[in-house]
Amino acid sequence: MNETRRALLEALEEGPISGPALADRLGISRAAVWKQVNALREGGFTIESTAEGYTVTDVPEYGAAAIEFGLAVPYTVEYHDAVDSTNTRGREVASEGRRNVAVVANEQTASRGRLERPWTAPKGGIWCSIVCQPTVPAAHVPLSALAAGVATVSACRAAGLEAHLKWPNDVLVGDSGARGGHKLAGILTEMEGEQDRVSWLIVGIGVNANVDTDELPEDATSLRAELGEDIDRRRFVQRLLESFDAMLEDPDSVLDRWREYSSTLGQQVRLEMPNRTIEGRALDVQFPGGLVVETDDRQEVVHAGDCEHLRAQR
Ligand code: BT5
Repeated sequence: MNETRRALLEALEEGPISGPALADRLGISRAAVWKQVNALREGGFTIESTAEGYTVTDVPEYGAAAIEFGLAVPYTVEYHDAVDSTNTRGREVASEGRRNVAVVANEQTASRGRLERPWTAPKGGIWCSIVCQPTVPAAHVPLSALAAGVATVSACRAAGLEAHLKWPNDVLVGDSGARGGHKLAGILTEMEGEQDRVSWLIVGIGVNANVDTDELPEDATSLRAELGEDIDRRRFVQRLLESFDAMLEDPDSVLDRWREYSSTLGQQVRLEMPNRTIEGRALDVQFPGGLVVETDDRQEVVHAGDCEHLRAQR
């Protein structure tokens, strides 16, 4: 069903197309085409029937079909007005064997950050979990997580906001506040797989988009607050998916782009790991995603932990 809708939207994107041509292309009856076109109309699309065929003249603001229309990568979108957590729903989608699905919600009622921390996800945000299966060994997955951070910053910048990345994947704005900036977005990746093969990867991306800051934790910010107006969430999600997908195809590009967007490199940092804490200077990020830190007596690579930017030493 969703695959047919995706194929229909792709055909409509190319311009006017007649009912019989659509039936042919999609391998369904003309009656089924009619039904699908009407379903899109009911979903908010304006589709005119002209002499040359069906023509889309207006697209709804947000939703599954709206995001799929004009999307340059082959993801299907599952949209919810409200869901507990798009990552939790993503796990169900993955266990049904589906891949290349983006679960998107307007609101989440029980969303999570890393280490089961609560994540606030009011209406108007961009809450999106990408269910995919990159053809890499499990150990390389941190690179895909960094790619999600890069894709998020890149979409924020396209929307007009100079966000930056704090290792590993906090998307921040400005450099004040305890976190080294106000948190605009966060990323939670979950995966299942064998050593040599990922069975599924879920990249959960949460962006405070068209949200007031009084609905968010202290120290957080939103695109609405920073830009003074609402953004086009449909276009944002499309850019996010397109740029994430491009980096899965070209993993060599990820680290350089991460370095370009990072505010962590060169900083004095404190890294909290499950069993210890270190302080030092962040020198670089290295494949598949570790932070190279120079402490008083040595250099080490940290693979997971919470990072705090300390006041720059002069
Ligand atoms: C993260 O965790 O930053 C990952 C957040 C991932 C959320 C997405 S939304 C779509 C998908 N579905 C889910 O259920 N999750 C993902 P972490 O680095 O652990 O940061 C969590 C901390 O950020 C919390 O302890 C709060 O201090 C803070 N926080 C909570 N909600 C926030 C928000 N909306 N904006 C900014 N900071 C927030």
